[in-house]
Amino acid sequence: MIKHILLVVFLITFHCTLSAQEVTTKTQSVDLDGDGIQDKISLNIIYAGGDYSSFLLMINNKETLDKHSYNVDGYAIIDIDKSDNQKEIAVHTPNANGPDEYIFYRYDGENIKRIGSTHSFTKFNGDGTIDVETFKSFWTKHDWYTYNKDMGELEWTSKKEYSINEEYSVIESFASLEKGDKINITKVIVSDDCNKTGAYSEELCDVFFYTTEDGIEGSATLEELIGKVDLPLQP
Ligand SMILES: [Ca+2]
Repeated sequence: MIKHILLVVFLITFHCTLSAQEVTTKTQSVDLDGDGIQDKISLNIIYAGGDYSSFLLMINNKETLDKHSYNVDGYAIIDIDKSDNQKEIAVHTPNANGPDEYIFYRYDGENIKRIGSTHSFTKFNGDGTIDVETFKSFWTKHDWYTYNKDMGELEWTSKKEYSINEEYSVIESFASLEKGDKINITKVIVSDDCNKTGAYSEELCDVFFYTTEDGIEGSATLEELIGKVDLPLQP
């Protein structure tokens, strides 16, 4: 009996704690689904499990409970495709350990649907695409998502090859290259994680293509280039 009373007291206390530590961000009225009627939007950021990564997104009388990977600091109304009459909601975390992250939702007048998320620096183009930039060992990977109207989801455009076009100096002879030679790294073909260990481990098997000053073409993996070329490696 005492156990049960203690449990009830604990649950009430727990519930009050939760309520006290919900942070409501600004409430806005925007027509999300293009029916000419304003939709009331609000976001409650919830303290649970030691952080503020959980949240409750409310639109009119509908709500969805979700979780980000880091503390949530708010949301924005965005327009993924200006040619349709729909607007979307992007719930944001600044992610202290890396680039900002967003989770996207669409409201059709009836339901809230999660349509995707981005985990990189994000730019909304307004033409149905979202650009994302990911900082790699020494270069920036540029990708994009496209909103698929039939699926109602943001689709990742899968790529393996990226152009770079940057000049670097050889700091230690390798292959047919001498110290002091200049090479232009023209592109990279990204490999799957090849189970290397150490710094940049997931990228060590990526293959970089280069051209020398004499017009000779060559290629080398990141592992082969590190220590041989003055790559501006990001810490
Ligand atoms: Ca509306």
